[in-house]
Amino acid sequence: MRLADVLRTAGVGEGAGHVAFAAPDVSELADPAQAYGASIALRKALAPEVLLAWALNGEPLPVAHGAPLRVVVPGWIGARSVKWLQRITVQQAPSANWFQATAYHLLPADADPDGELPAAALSLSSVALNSDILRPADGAMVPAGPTEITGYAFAGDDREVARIDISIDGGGSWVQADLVGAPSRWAWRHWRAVVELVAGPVTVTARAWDSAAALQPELPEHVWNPKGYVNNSWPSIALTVTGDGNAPTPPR
Ligand SMILES: Nc1nc2c(c(=O)[nH]1)N[C@H]1C(S)=C(S)[C@@H](COP(=O)(O)O)O[C@H]1N2
Ligand SMILES: [Mo]
Repeated sequence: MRLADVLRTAGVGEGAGHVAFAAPDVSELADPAQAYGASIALRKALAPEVLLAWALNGEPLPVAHGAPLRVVVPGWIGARSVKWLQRITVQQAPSANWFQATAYHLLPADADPDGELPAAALSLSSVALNSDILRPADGAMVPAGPTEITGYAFAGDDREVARIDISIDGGGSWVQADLVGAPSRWAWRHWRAVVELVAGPVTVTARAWDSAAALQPELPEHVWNPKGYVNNSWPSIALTVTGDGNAPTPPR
């Protein structure tokens, strides 16, 4: 069911800003050790996609995935989809739970990951645009000729994957991949492209654009941060392309 229906039935008041979720599982990784918890902005909590779930594909929700009841917050990082839900609190401020207040923050590059949380730390919520190449595998040997490249992309929050570019010359030129199937909100978007490969080493690079015309950052150096969050830089694979297109095809 929708979390929004529960909140409206309970009579969510003006002035509330956040909805906090409490769970029973205690983590020794937290400082101090404490039960898991998180919160989301009330605006998101009232959105129709945010669910309280007790089933998955028509089957009872497995305990490992949060039975008897969990939150599902599509488009946001998994950490906010609290499992084994015990309590929902509508409140002014974000949850003070360690997993909300301290963990899951993107720090400036020069910050100490074990020190006091700097003011410039960003609390992770919406997922950033990302993509990856699924096939061929990185390091594969493929025969020269037309070669299918497949992958997926994900645009966080309520954005959509709008375009995928593929380069086989290190970003000097790009062709557009086909987006496969119908778009489905909150889901991965699969894509495919056929590129003509000639013998030799080839690097295949992909990059995704979203419906706000935002592009993935090019290099991991551009997004480096001490906790290693949100590395959504362009994926690439190195291929060894063998023979010419008329030669017998070696097994893949
Ligand atoms: N109670 C509780 N909920 C939790 C967690 C947890 O440790 N305890 N981990 C969170 C994180 S970080 C993720 S990525 C997702 C994973 O959900 P899944 O196990 O269904 O894939 O659950 C979230 N909800
Ligand atoms: Mo996670």
